[in-house]
Amino acid sequence: MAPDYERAAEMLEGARKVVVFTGAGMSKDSGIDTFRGPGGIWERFSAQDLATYEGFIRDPAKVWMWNEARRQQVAGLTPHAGYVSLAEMEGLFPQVVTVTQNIDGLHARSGASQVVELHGNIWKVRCDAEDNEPWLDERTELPEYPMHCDNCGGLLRPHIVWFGEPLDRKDILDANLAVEDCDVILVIGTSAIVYPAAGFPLLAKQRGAKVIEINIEPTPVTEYADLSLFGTAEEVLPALVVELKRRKGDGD
Ligand code: BJW
Repeated sequence: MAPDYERAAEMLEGARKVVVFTGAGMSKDSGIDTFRGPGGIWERFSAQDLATYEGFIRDPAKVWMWNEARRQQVAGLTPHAGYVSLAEMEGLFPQVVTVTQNIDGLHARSGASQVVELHGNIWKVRCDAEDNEPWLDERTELPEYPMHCDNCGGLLRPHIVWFGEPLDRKDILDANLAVEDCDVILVIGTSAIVYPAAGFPLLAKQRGAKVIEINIEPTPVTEYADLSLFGTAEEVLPALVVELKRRKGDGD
């Protein structure tokens, strides 16, 4: 069935606060693989080795090399039309907050103004020995594997939340604040199985928000979503924004 853009636009009409909740499928059309499903990252790489603290301690050089390759990939790509459409939505609603599980930084790069990165950011690093704040390091050619702290000589780690690690408390708080009084949440390109992140769309629903899902296939969110638009983020989001603008009377 073709995505029902009119119904989606109707649900969004008059919304004062919209939350955009995204996962790896959002970046798929820019060329970044998802984690799960055919061709997914976990088919080719070991989550135990690359996405746990134990794996990092076993072989920190391997983890840094993998992340350097991902940095190079992300640096070389362009956010697709769906990203641009999300940024455009900021002009259509009083408040748009993006809550993402993605670490690639593409939302901010495409102009999103308020972004909560629940699983960290590949362009940030922090010292594993000192309990300090992460900092930006946008190098795509790393000086050594593994990376070490200039201050204490300890291991540096990517500022990414691995399995079994707690999410940053401030990010959880910001995500809670975003969803608790939003009118609509757009749930885009996530399998919605990794917790606690996957709990946010349901929390929004319980607080009275309309849930619109955008995905190429059904997920656990589909069961409680008010509307599912099946298609790629790159196709669906621009079409949705065209419909929103048409209803506002400022379509191109
Ligand atoms: C498209 C598309 C297109 C494709 N357009 N759509 C039971 C209950 C609660 C928790 C647990 C539990 N059992 C185990 C846990 C713990 C675990 C967890 O949830 N595991 C599940 C797998 C079961 N959670 C954790 O460990 C979290 N921490 C935690 O719980 O801490 C507790 C704690 C508290 C106090 C002290 C100590 C501990 C942390 C989770 C961190 C997740 N990190 C990762 C890896 C990062 C590594 C790296 O990148 O280097 O983050 S896992 C991976 O999954 C990544 C993602 O952010 C995350 C979510 O995946 P996402 O984004 O949904 O992607 P996919 O691939 O799954 O789905 C893609 C979707 O896109 C699909 O639906 C496609 O159909 C769709 N799609 N193309 C639109 N073009």
